[in-house]
Amino acid sequence: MLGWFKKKFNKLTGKEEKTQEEEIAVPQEEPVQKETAPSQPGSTPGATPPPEKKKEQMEAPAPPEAETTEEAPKNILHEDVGVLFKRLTKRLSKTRNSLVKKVDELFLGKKVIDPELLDDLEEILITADLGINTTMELVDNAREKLARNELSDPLALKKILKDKITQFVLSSDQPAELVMPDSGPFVIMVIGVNGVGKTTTIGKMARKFVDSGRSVMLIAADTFRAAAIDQLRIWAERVGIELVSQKPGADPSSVVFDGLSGAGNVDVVIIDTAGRLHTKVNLMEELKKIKRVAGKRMTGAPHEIMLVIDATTGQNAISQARLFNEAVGLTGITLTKLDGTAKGGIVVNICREFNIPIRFIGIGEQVDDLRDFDPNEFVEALFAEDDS
Ligand SMILES: Nc1nc2c(ncn2[C@@H]2O[C@H](COP(=O)(O)OP(=O)(O)O)[C@@H](O)[C@H]2O)c(=O)[nH]1
Ligand SMILES: [Mg+2]
Repeated sequence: MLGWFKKKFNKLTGKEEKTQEEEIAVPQEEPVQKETAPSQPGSTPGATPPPEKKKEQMEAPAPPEAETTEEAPKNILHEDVGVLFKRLTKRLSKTRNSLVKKVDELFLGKKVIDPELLDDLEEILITADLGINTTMELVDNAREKLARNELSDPLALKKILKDKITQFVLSSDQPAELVMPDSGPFVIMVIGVNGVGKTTTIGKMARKFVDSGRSVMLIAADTFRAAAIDQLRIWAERVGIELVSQKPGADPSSVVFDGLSGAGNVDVVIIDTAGRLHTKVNLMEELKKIKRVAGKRMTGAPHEIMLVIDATTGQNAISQARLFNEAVGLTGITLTKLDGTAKGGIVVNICREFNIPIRFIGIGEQVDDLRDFDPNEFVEALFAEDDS
């Protein structure tokens, strides 16, 4: 869990846990609200976020020895890895049905590979949103092998397909070039267009950090709508962490500045931002400013600029990633809603198009439905024979 964050964990090894009381409220000229909520999930009104269903798993504390080992503490110790994998395969079933099962159907009863079969394969890959470039590379690779007589039967072709997909997915999985802070918190700025799942992902991420024994502060820099601040507050209350917010309409950068000013004793700060697409240019300018201001307040911050992308948006995800990357420079990507799409091939496409590591995948609305992205596990789940 939280593999990309490991370095920071290691750095913190041996460090005493800070209590909530030690996190002294910042004196503010501005009306900043800083809240520390009790960690009682389910006590909040409204439908968002949804209730936690696997509370007993999420709430279990990390074993004490995990704190002093080289490894990051893992809350998945409480869950059977097999169970987790099964759940992943289940949640990816729409994509598997539109990709791997269709490939299987195509190959059914075929003994030889002919050009027509490759054309049909091409169509399946494009439909699953692997993208034109990725598809062409995959199919061209198969055509070459066929021409060199290196491809005997459809089963061999399926293996090539899987290997190539694995290769693409692994290609962006290099260790992140994160500049770890020597002191102070690790600051994550979460960006992305409206409705992709930023706030939800922040809540889930915060839960992961808290379960790993880290103190977390949220900063509500999506000041555009009151509801956005409220939604983040609900998550903060559920996870039992601090939230720094100001009034709706406040300058997002000043909220970030104030938040970071009081974050010295926190391990992780997560900044929620707005994602109004209709004012795209302004949005990018606003994000640039937040980034700048964060860096001014805290050297090196934000240490992670994470783009959240809704996997159901298909190819549009690529242009979103490009736009945001050009504007602020991404260090990580989280792909949400993979449970709700047959076009999960977008993961492969993103990995191929960008050299930006995928940190997490969202496979549902529950708090524990945010999974560390493991390229091999992902491909295995995609190609799994059985999802029962
Ligand atoms: N099915 C599913 N829904 C998700 C996932 N992640 C987020 N959502 C839902 O997407 C909707 C928008 O999420 P929100 O966090 O408000 O998006 P934001 O506007 O980017 O902050 C909410 O209803 C979430 O519950 C996911 O991985 N799977
Ligand atoms: Mg939001």
